Amino acid sequence: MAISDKKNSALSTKKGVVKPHNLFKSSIKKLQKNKAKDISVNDYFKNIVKGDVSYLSRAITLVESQNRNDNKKANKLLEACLPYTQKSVRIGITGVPGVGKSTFIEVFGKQLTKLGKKVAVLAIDPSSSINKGSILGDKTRMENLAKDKMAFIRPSPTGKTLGGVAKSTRESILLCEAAGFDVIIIETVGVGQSETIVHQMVDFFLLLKLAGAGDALQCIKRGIIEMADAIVINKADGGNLHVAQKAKTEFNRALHLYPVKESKWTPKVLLCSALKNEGIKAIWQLLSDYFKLTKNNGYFEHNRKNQNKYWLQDTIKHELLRRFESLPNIKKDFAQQLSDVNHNKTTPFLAAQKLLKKFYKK
Ligand SMILES: Nc1nc2c(ncn2[C@@H]2O[C@H](COP(=O)(O)OP(=O)(O)OP(=O)(O)O)[C@@H](O)[C@H]2O)c(=O)[nH]1
Ligand SMILES: [Mg+2]
Repeated sequence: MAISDKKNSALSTKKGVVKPHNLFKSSIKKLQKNKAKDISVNDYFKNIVKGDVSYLSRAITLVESQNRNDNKKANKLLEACLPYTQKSVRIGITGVPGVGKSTFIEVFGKQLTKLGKKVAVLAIDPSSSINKGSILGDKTRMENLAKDKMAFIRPSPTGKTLGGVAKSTRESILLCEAAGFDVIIIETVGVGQSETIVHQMVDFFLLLKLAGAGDALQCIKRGIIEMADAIVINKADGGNLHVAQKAKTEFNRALHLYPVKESKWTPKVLLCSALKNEGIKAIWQLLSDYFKLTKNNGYFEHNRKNQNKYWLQDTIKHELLRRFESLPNIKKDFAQQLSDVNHNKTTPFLAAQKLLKKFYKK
């Protein structure tokens, strides 16, 4: 594991900075000498497809950048990398703070690297744009995985809107795939719309839950059960095992209330103890079953195409609205129509129609 960018690296743990793997030491030195702006697209590309994580890390910084020149460079790099992408499986993992996401990803990731798989962990943390924190930053409990040369851990970008984070995470997934990562894990704490966003960029969506502790079924966010391909009840150990088993029955009952998924997959409920490394193998087995089913029945491919369409439309929608709202002849009317809606003088639909009519007359 080698990342030279200390600020963006989950390798700066409480115990100090983890030593990078020897294989990449020389490229780190080179990178430290050359500022990111001096690295050519070709250099990024050549080293990423070789699997050099120091270049991968810098390239992710590039896709996260809001600088126009960086954007141009990032786009060229992404285009070059595209033929090398699509070979991974993408897994979304969500759960409330303290449920054990980091502990789980650490043992789950280690299990996968032992199987010879290269694992990348990326994060979407909407709270980081508010408090400039990072779910994979100082709170990381993934020291062992971070030291593993088969793994790459990237903290959530800070100071960006959720839309911006979604774009850069989608692009980071592609870069990780080009670098040869077999499994890409996207972690989120599930604040605001972040679960929906993660769900739209992964092949499998895993919900981590706790039994008891006020995190019962009724506290679950609406819609999240529908998104989940598996619900894993963590901390099923010690005195908590019994309540965890009860919760499993409760969740299983709840899952039966939902219609059959388009994937034809029946979501499952499993128990695990990330702390004791129990039940983790069964979770990977479950995921493997899912990938086998959906690759055979065509859903895997179909879902990725749908996701591409979603992101294409979503990007256009946001950009069109942003431009529309900033048009000089619309700006004033927009404010007026919004005020009329708020004063109950018109409805949002009528107001939108009026504004659009004005736009098309122009
Ligand atoms: N008993 C028990 N404790 C666990 C288990 N998994 C995690 N913990 C503990 O729960 C606490 C929170 O774990 P984290 O892995 O940091 O949880 P998280 O979901 O990443 O939390 P945030 O990063 O704050 O969102 C830690 O003290 C862990 O040691 C488990 O399986 N059993
Ligand atoms: Mg965590």
